[in-house]
Amino acid sequence: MKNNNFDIIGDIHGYADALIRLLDKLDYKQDNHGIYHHPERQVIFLGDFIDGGSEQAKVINTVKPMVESGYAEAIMANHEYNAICYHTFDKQGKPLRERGGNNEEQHEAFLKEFPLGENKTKEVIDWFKTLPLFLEKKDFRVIHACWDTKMIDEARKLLDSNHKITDEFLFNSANSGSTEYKIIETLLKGIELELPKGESFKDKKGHKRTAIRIKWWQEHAKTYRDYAVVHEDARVNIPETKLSLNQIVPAYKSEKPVFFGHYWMSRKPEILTDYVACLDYSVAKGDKLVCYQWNDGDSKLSNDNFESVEA
Ligand SMILES: [Mn+2]
Repeated sequence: MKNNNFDIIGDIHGYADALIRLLDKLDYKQDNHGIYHHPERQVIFLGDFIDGGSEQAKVINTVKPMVESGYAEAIMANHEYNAICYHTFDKQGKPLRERGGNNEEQHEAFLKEFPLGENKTKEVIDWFKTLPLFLEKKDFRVIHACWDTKMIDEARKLLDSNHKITDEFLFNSANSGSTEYKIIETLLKGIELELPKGESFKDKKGHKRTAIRIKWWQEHAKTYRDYAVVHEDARVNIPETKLSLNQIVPAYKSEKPVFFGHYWMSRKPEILTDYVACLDYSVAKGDKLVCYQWNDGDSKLSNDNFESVEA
Protein backbone atom coordinates (compact mmCIF):
# COMPACT_ATOMS: atom_id res chain seq x y z
CA MET A 1 0.00 0.00 0.00
CA LYS A 2 1.12 3.52 -0.71
CA ASN A 3 2.09 5.70 2.21
CA ASN A 4 1.43 9.40 2.57
CA ASN A 5 4.93 10.58 3.42
CA PHE A 6 6.48 12.64 0.66
CA ASP A 7 9.90 14.12 -0.02
CA ILE A 8 9.32 16.94 -2.47
CA ILE A 9 12.52 17.80 -4.33
CA GLY A 10 13.21 21.03 -6.26
CA ASP A 11 14.96 21.82 -9.55
CA ILE A 12 18.02 19.61 -10.26
CA HIS A 13 19.29 20.92 -13.65
CA GLY A 14 21.82 18.16 -14.37
CA TYR A 15 23.42 18.03 -10.91
CA ALA A 16 23.23 14.27 -10.28
CA ASP A 17 25.87 14.28 -7.58
CA ALA A 18 23.78 16.60 -5.39
CA LEU A 19 20.67 14.51 -6.09
CA ILE A 20 22.37 11.27 -5.00
CA ARG A 21 23.71 12.94 -1.85
CA LEU A 22 20.24 14.23 -1.02
CA LEU A 23 18.64 10.80 -1.55
CA ASP A 24 21.34 9.27 0.66
CA LYS A 25 20.70 11.88 3.33
CA LEU A 26 16.97 11.11 3.20
CA ASP A 27 17.83 7.42 3.66
CA TYR A 28 16.75 6.20 0.24
CA LYS A 29 18.47 2.93 -0.76
CA GLN A 30 19.06 1.28 -4.14
CA ASP A 31 16.98 -1.80 -4.91
CA ASN A 32 18.27 -4.86 -6.89
CA HIS A 33 18.10 -2.81 -10.08
CA GLY A 34 19.93 0.17 -8.58
CA ILE A 35 16.73 2.22 -8.29
CA TYR A 36 16.44 4.50 -5.25
CA HIS A 37 13.47 3.91 -2.98
CA HIS A 38 12.36 4.21 0.64
CA PRO A 39 10.05 1.75 2.42
CA GLU A 40 7.96 4.49 4.02
CA ARG A 41 8.28 7.49 1.73
CA GLN A 42 7.94 8.62 -1.88
CA VAL A 43 9.64 11.40 -3.79
CA ILE A 44 7.82 14.07 -5.75
CA PHE A 45 10.08 15.84 -8.24
CA LEU A 46 9.21 19.39 -9.31
CA GLY A 47 10.81 19.07 -12.77
CA ASP A 48 13.66 21.00 -14.41
CA PHE A 49 15.82 17.88 -14.47
CA ILE A 50 17.85 19.09 -17.43
CA ASP A 51 19.93 21.94 -18.89
CA GLY A 52 22.73 23.34 -16.76
CA GLY A 53 25.04 20.79 -15.14
CA SER A 54 27.23 18.12 -16.72
CA GLU A 55 25.29 15.02 -15.58
CA GLN A 56 22.09 15.20 -17.63
CA ALA A 57 21.85 11.44 -18.33
CA LYS A 58 22.68 10.49 -14.77
CA VAL A 59 19.86 12.66 -13.44
CA ILE A 60 17.39 11.16 -15.95
CA ASN A 61 18.64 7.63 -15.23
CA THR A 62 18.10 8.19 -11.50
CA VAL A 63 14.70 9.89 -11.66
CA LYS A 64 12.95 8.10 -14.55
CA PRO A 65 13.24 4.55 -13.12
CA MET A 66 12.04 5.82 -9.73
CA VAL A 67 8.91 7.22 -11.39
CA GLU A 68 8.40 4.13 -13.55
CA SER A 69 8.72 1.85 -10.49
CA GLY A 70 6.19 3.84 -8.47
CA TYR A 71 8.82 5.06 -5.99
CA ALA A 72 8.37 8.66 -7.11
CA GLU A 73 6.16 11.03 -9.06
CA ALA A 74 7.32 13.93 -11.20
CA ILE A 75 5.78 16.94 -12.92
CA MET A 76 6.82 18.79 -16.06
CA ALA A 77 8.76 22.06 -15.86
CA ASN A 78 9.63 24.69 -18.44
CA HIS A 79 12.94 23.03 -19.39
CA GLU A 80 11.24 19.71 -20.16
CA TYR A 81 8.51 21.53 -22.09
CA ASN A 82 11.09 23.54 -24.04
CA ALA A 83 13.02 20.33 -24.80
CA ILE A 84 9.88 18.61 -26.11
CA CYS A 85 9.32 21.58 -28.44
CA TYR A 86 12.98 21.72 -29.50
CA HIS A 87 12.88 18.06 -30.57
CA THR A 88 9.37 18.01 -32.13
CA PHE A 89 8.43 19.14 -35.64
CA ASP A 90 5.21 20.82 -36.76
CA LYS A 91 3.34 19.82 -39.93
CA GLN A 92 5.57 22.09 -42.02
CA GLY A 93 8.65 20.29 -40.69
CA LYS A 94 9.75 23.17 -38.45
CA PRO A 95 10.75 22.50 -34.82
CA LEU A 96 8.12 23.83 -32.37
CA ARG A 97 10.90 25.70 -30.57
CA GLU A 98 13.32 27.61 -32.74
CA ARG A 99 16.78 26.09 -32.79
CA GLY A 100 20.08 27.96 -32.50
CA GLY A 101 20.94 31.18 -30.63
CA ASN A 102 19.93 31.50 -26.99
CA ASN A 103 17.65 28.47 -27.21
CA GLU A 104 20.57 26.27 -28.23
CA GLU A 105 22.90 27.83 -25.65
CA GLN A 106 20.37 27.11 -22.90
CA HIS A 107 19.98 23.50 -24.11
CA GLU A 108 23.68 22.82 -24.79
CA ALA A 109 24.44 20.50 -21.86
CA PHE A 110 21.46 18.30 -22.72
CA LEU A 111 22.32 18.17 -26.44
CA LYS A 112 25.86 17.11 -25.60
CA GLU A 113 24.54 13.94 -23.93
CA PHE A 114 21.35 13.58 -25.98
CA PRO A 115 22.14 14.67 -29.55
CA LEU A 116 19.37 15.64 -31.97
CA GLY A 117 17.66 12.71 -33.63
CA GLU A 118 19.19 9.88 -31.62
CA ASN A 119 17.03 7.09 -30.25
CA LYS A 120 17.94 7.68 -26.62
CA THR A 121 17.01 11.34 -27.09
CA LYS A 122 13.60 10.40 -28.47
CA GLU A 123 13.07 8.07 -25.52
CA VAL A 124 13.75 10.82 -22.99
CA ILE A 125 11.58 13.33 -24.86
CA ASP A 126 8.76 10.77 -24.97
CA TRP A 127 9.09 10.33 -21.21
CA PHE A 128 8.94 14.11 -20.67
CA LYS A 129 5.58 14.09 -22.49
CA THR A 130 4.17 11.71 -19.88
CA LEU A 131 4.78 14.16 -17.01
CA PRO A 132 1.66 15.90 -15.68
CA LEU A 133 1.65 19.71 -15.43
CA PHE A 134 0.54 19.58 -11.80
CA LEU A 135 -0.46 17.23 -8.99
CA GLU A 136 -3.49 17.66 -6.76
CA LYS A 137 -2.88 15.47 -3.70
CA LYS A 138 -5.28 15.04 -0.82
CA ASP A 139 -3.38 17.47 1.43
CA PHE A 140 -1.27 19.63 -0.90
CA ARG A 141 -0.62 20.75 -4.46
CA VAL A 142 2.43 20.62 -6.67
CA ILE A 143 3.28 22.83 -9.66
CA HIS A 144 6.54 23.90 -11.27
CA ALA A 145 6.12 27.68 -11.21
CA CYS A 146 2.71 29.17 -10.40
CA TRP A 147 -0.59 27.85 -9.04
CA ASP A 148 -3.00 30.30 -10.66
CA THR A 149 -6.51 29.06 -9.89
CA LYS A 150 -8.04 30.42 -13.08
CA MET A 151 -5.35 28.93 -15.31
CA ILE A 152 -5.48 25.60 -13.46
CA ASP A 153 -9.22 25.46 -14.20
CA GLU A 154 -8.52 26.15 -17.88
CA ALA A 155 -5.80 23.49 -17.86
CA ARG A 156 -8.13 20.86 -16.39
CA LYS A 157 -10.40 21.29 -19.44
CA LEU A 158 -7.61 20.86 -22.00
CA LEU A 159 -5.27 18.28 -20.43
CA ASP A 160 -6.06 14.59 -20.16
CA SER A 161 -7.55 13.22 -16.94
CA ASN A 162 -4.07 12.80 -15.39
CA HIS A 163 -3.20 16.46 -16.13
CA LYS A 164 -0.87 15.41 -18.96
CA ILE A 165 -0.53 17.15 -22.31
CA THR A 166 -1.98 15.57 -25.44
CA ASP A 167 -0.49 15.97 -28.94
CA GLU A 168 -3.24 18.45 -29.73
CA PHE A 169 -2.42 20.47 -26.61
CA LEU A 170 1.29 20.45 -27.50
CA PHE A 171 0.82 21.69 -31.08
CA ASN A 172 -1.69 24.35 -30.00
CA SER A 173 0.65 25.54 -27.24
CA ALA A 174 3.28 26.50 -29.84
CA ASN A 175 0.93 29.25 -31.04
CA SER A 176 1.30 32.30 -28.79
CA GLY A 177 -2.36 33.31 -29.18
CA SER A 178 -3.71 30.06 -27.76
CA THR A 179 -5.08 29.21 -24.31
CA GLU A 180 -2.63 26.29 -24.24
CA TYR A 181 0.24 28.75 -24.64
CA LYS A 182 -1.05 30.86 -21.73
CA ILE A 183 -1.40 27.77 -19.56
CA ILE A 184 2.22 26.75 -20.19
CA GLU A 185 3.47 30.30 -19.64
CA THR A 186 1.64 30.71 -16.34
CA LEU A 187 1.96 27.26 -14.78
CA LEU A 188 5.48 26.39 -15.94
CA LYS A 189 7.15 29.81 -16.26
CA GLY A 190 5.26 32.00 -13.81
CA ILE A 191 3.60 35.39 -14.10
CA GLU A 192 5.70 38.29 -15.38
CA LEU A 193 5.09 42.01 -15.24
CA GLU A 194 6.61 44.58 -17.63
CA LEU A 195 8.57 47.29 -15.87
CA PRO A 196 7.61 50.93 -16.52
CA LYS A 197 8.90 52.22 -19.87
CA GLY A 198 12.68 52.67 -19.97
CA GLU A 199 13.35 50.62 -16.82
CA SER A 200 15.44 47.44 -16.90
CA PHE A 201 17.79 45.30 -14.86
CA LYS A 202 20.41 42.63 -15.55
CA ASP A 203 19.74 39.01 -14.59
CA LYS A 204 22.47 36.79 -13.12
CA LYS A 205 23.75 35.88 -16.58
CA GLY A 206 24.06 39.58 -17.44
CA HIS A 207 21.10 39.58 -19.83
CA LYS A 208 19.05 42.78 -19.86
CA ARG A 209 15.48 42.24 -18.66
CA THR A 210 12.54 44.59 -18.94
CA ALA A 211 10.03 42.39 -17.10
CA ILE A 212 10.04 40.94 -13.60
CA ARG A 213 8.81 37.63 -12.28
CA ILE A 214 6.29 38.49 -9.60
CA LYS A 215 5.63 37.02 -6.17
CA TRP A 216 2.23 35.58 -7.04
CA TRP A 217 1.86 34.39 -3.45
CA GLN A 218 2.26 37.82 -1.90
CA GLU A 219 -0.66 39.80 -0.58
CA HIS A 220 -0.52 43.60 -0.35
CA ALA A 221 2.18 44.10 -2.99
CA LYS A 222 2.81 47.83 -3.28
CA THR A 223 5.78 48.55 -5.54
CA TYR A 224 7.57 46.86 -8.44
CA ARG A 225 10.54 46.35 -6.14
CA ASP A 226 8.70 44.45 -3.45
CA TYR A 227 6.71 42.41 -5.99
CA ALA A 228 9.79 41.25 -7.96
CA VAL A 229 11.53 37.90 -7.62
CA VAL A 230 15.12 38.92 -8.41
CA HIS A 231 18.57 38.14 -7.05
CA GLU A 232 19.61 40.53 -4.29
CA ASP A 233 22.19 42.49 -6.35
CA ALA A 234 19.52 43.43 -8.88
CA ARG A 235 16.87 44.50 -6.39
CA VAL A 236 18.10 48.14 -6.18
CA ASN A 237 17.57 48.43 -9.95
CA ILE A 238 13.88 47.58 -9.72
CA PRO A 239 11.93 50.83 -9.42
CA GLU A 240 10.00 51.62 -6.26
CA THR A 241 7.19 52.91 -8.44
CA LYS A 242 3.78 52.12 -6.99
CA LEU A 243 1.81 49.39 -8.72
CA SER A 244 -1.68 50.12 -9.98
CA LEU A 245 -4.44 47.78 -8.82
CA ASN A 246 -4.80 46.02 -12.17
CA GLN A 247 -1.12 45.00 -12.08
CA ILE A 248 -1.53 43.01 -8.88
CA VAL A 249 -2.74 39.43 -9.26
CA PRO A 250 -4.87 37.90 -6.48
CA ALA A 251 -2.48 36.17 -4.06
CA TYR A 252 -2.78 32.40 -3.55
CA LYS A 253 -5.58 32.18 -0.97
CA SER A 254 -6.32 28.48 -0.45
CA GLU A 255 -5.40 26.79 2.82
CA LYS A 256 -4.20 23.77 0.86
CA PRO A 257 -0.40 24.12 0.75
CA VAL A 258 1.29 24.44 -2.64
CA PHE A 259 4.88 23.49 -3.47
CA PHE A 260 6.77 24.81 -6.47
CA GLY A 261 10.30 25.35 -7.80
CA HIS A 262 11.56 27.59 -10.63
CA TYR A 263 12.45 30.81 -8.78
CA TRP A 264 16.20 30.49 -8.06
CA MET A 265 15.95 31.25 -4.36
CA SER A 266 19.08 31.57 -2.23
CA ARG A 267 20.14 31.50 1.42
CA LYS A 268 18.23 29.52 4.03
CA PRO A 269 15.17 27.61 2.80
CA GLU A 270 12.00 28.87 4.44
CA ILE A 271 8.29 28.93 3.72
CA LEU A 272 7.00 32.02 1.90
CA THR A 273 3.57 32.08 3.54
CA ASP A 274 1.76 29.60 5.78
CA TYR A 275 0.59 27.77 2.63
CA VAL A 276 3.27 28.40 0.02
CA ALA A 277 6.80 26.97 -0.26
CA CYS A 278 9.41 27.25 -3.02
CA LEU A 279 11.95 24.42 -3.23
CA ASP A 280 14.32 25.78 -5.90
CA TYR A 281 17.46 26.95 -4.11
CA SER A 282 19.71 27.27 -7.15
CA VAL A 283 21.86 24.14 -7.07
CA ALA A 284 22.84 25.02 -10.65
CA LYS A 285 24.29 28.32 -9.40
CA GLY A 286 26.37 26.70 -6.68
CA ASP A 287 23.78 26.98 -3.90
CA LYS A 288 21.61 24.09 -2.60
CA LEU A 289 19.38 21.22 -3.67
CA VAL A 290 16.35 21.39 -1.38
CA CYS A 291 13.60 19.03 -0.28
CA TYR A 292 10.50 19.48 1.86
CA GLN A 293 9.43 16.48 3.95
CA TRP A 294 5.65 16.17 4.14
CA ASN A 295 4.51 13.61 6.68
CA ASP A 296 1.16 11.85 6.78
CA GLY A 297 -1.19 13.90 8.96
CA ASP A 298 0.54 17.26 8.33
CA SER A 299 -1.81 20.07 7.46
CA LYS A 300 0.44 23.13 7.68
CA LEU A 301 3.88 24.03 6.43
CA SER A 302 6.81 24.37 8.81
CA ASN A 303 10.36 25.63 8.45
CA ASP A 304 11.52 22.54 10.34
CA ASN A 305 10.67 20.25 7.40
CA PHE A 306 13.33 21.41 4.93
CA GLU A 307 16.33 19.24 4.12
CA SER A 308 19.12 20.22 1.77
CA VAL A 309 22.57 19.43 0.42
CA GLU A 310 25.12 21.93 -0.85
CA ALA A 311 25.88 21.99 -4.59
MN1 LIG B 1 11.96 26.34 -14.10
